[in-house]
Amino acid sequence: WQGSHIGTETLRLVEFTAFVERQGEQDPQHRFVHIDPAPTTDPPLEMVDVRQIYDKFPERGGGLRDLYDQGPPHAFFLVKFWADLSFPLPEEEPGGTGGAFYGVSSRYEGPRALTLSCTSKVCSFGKQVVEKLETAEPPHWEDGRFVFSLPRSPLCEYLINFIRKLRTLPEKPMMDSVLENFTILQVLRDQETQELLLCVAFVFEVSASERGAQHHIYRLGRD
Ligand code: G9O
Repeated sequence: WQGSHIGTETLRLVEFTAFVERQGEQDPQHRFVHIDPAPTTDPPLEMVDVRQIYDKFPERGGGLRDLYDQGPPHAFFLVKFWADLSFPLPEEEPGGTGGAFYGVSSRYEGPRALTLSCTSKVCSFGKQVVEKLETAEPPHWEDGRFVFSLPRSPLCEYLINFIRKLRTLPEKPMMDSVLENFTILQVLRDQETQELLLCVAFVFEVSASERGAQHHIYRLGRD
């Protein structure tokens, strides 16, 4: 598979955004990370050896090594995000979110009308700390392919607290050293057959504030 985007012949990621929204703000949505539709002119993705990141995720019992052993290998991708955490937050009471909404929206497309399930594992030091299973809205037919959406999924408490604590650190190197041990693994399957359609590993640094959110996509391989 030599594409320039996250996807196979069965399923392709079109858009992915994690954000916080505050009502009453002039610019109500701030995006921590986002992946926009890639122009088809982008060069093919570089490959990273999946063994280099085994220790960042659970390996066995449905972890990355097991998943990769089962394949298909062309469905595995790695995204390095430089997250934009530079946004103003209102006064917050301890344990509250100051009326802010933290969410993730994602969109996929493909040629088959299937029921798409998405499992997200949030990991700290390679161990799973939160797992979330979601089902995409029933797909709709648009411009010759089916479009699957998971709109405005609320971020879990763990992630909200993690982001808020991270923001209290005084310097980017300190945030980056915390983020070295923070990863997320998403697995997309056909819910009926349990066929693995996509597996995306996310790793993070914080963006230098003037640059905004950035990302780089790799495909995962093994010789
Ligand atoms: C520096 C941290 C940025 C955080 C970005 C979050 C990306 C979200 C990826 C989806 C996780 C969904 C799993 C979940 O528990 N949602 O609540």
